[in-house]
Amino acid sequence: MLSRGSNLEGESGELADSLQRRLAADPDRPQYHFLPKANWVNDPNGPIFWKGYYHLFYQYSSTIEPQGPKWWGHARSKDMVFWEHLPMALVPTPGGPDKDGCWSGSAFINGGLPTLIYTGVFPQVQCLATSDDGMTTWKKVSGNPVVGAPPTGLVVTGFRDPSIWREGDSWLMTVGSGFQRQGGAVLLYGSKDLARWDYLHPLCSAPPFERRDSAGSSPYEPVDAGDMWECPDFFPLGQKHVLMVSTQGRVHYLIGTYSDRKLQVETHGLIDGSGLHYAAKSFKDDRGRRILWGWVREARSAAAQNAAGWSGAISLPRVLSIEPEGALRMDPLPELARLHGHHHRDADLEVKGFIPAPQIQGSSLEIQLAMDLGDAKEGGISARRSPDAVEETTISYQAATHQLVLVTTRSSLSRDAGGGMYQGALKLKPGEPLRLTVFLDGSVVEVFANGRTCLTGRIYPTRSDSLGVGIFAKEGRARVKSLDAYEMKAISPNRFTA
Ligand code: DQQ
Repeated sequence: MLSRGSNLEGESGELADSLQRRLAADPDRPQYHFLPKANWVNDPNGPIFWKGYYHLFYQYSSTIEPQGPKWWGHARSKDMVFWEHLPMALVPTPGGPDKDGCWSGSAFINGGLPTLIYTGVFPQVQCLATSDDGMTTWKKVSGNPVVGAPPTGLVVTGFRDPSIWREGDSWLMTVGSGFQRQGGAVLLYGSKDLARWDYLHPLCSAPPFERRDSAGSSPYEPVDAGDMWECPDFFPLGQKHVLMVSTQGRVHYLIGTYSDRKLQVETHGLIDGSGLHYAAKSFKDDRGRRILWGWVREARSAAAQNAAGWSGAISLPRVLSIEPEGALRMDPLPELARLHGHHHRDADLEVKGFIPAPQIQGSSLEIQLAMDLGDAKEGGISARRSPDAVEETTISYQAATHQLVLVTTRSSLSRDAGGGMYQGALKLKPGEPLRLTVFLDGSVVEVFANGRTCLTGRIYPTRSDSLGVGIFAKEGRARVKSLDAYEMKAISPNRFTA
């Protein structure tokens, strides 16, 4: 059943012609990030590889404001770059434990049978669904909810977003939770048959992360107090184990040793410094790589999202590994190079002040910069710049503070667009050049710096000529070792031509 104000004419996803025309003409709408055909997307759910296809599910709502109950959208791909939409996987069942929404969760294969585990609301309970037709349609199991309440005696801040794996002859499941004014927690359950679950203990719990204000987060969404850990994701990586949790508008990673079914945390950091990349979810692909997806949130008013007819995007896939020093490494999926079109290269340039790169223009680009900072205090890229620079987005490294900085405060003249100065710690080693990979895709900016620091931004330039690119160095001279820019192809079929 569709909510009032829905933009879809049916679960098959037919869109009204007028909406298709609006989406086709929208310069803010990404062209190579995965999106539903229209309307609202938030968390990526249940990424999995099965029988030759990568499947991606996602939190979907057919309305934007007020947010309707959540469904699970579904798409598949041969390469994690080009996608094919499939029918909605999960829709709330009237009168059922998920009557008010099918919230985040995971996908797994149980003895050959594709299975989803997710949170039904309200109250928050854990449910299962299976597919016996090759992941085309999904049936909820009759025993739902399989976990109907938090552990007896625990007063928790939430109880949602199950994640599951096999250990010996048991299934183990984490559920995101926490304790008021104490901090988040990930609750660990065990089961032999998926039907009966026993609560074991917290896999990991912690005092609240250092309190952050909401400056780096979307100005249009509240940031919680950090006492609820959403979307836990737990997996082995190299010789260590990694737990990701989403809280206070950010995704934190905790790396440590897993023993006695508990995580002893040894180091931690942020998946993305901006607060606009949230609810990250990963999976192990068919080549053994650990791939991470996230929800790219909006930084514009609800009215602007409503007027656009769509909200949110799924991030580009990131390949995770562990650096020799123990921090998490994140690189864009190499297959994204399939989107490369026209290529322009510059090399060996001295930079003092601002240098335009007139051959590089556009809103759908991948830009790779390798730069020696020299004695410059700051150096980086200016993008989506209007000829008179009234609109401009900058990505730079500040040598004194060891910060990667993404500034979107001047990206748009529109009052509906929220901007920010987003920062991520990045300490360059002696002699190490700054290596930036910047993906520009309509209103989405994703920045990877030296594999160690990522920043995601949203920009909504108003001027059709805000397409310029340049390089800058402040208070000193820097050297561009190489500057490569690629025009990026659009991914169909969720693109519309006007
Ligand atoms: N979004 C889901 C919840 C999750 C939150 C609901 C994180 O399951 O905790 O759409 O963004």
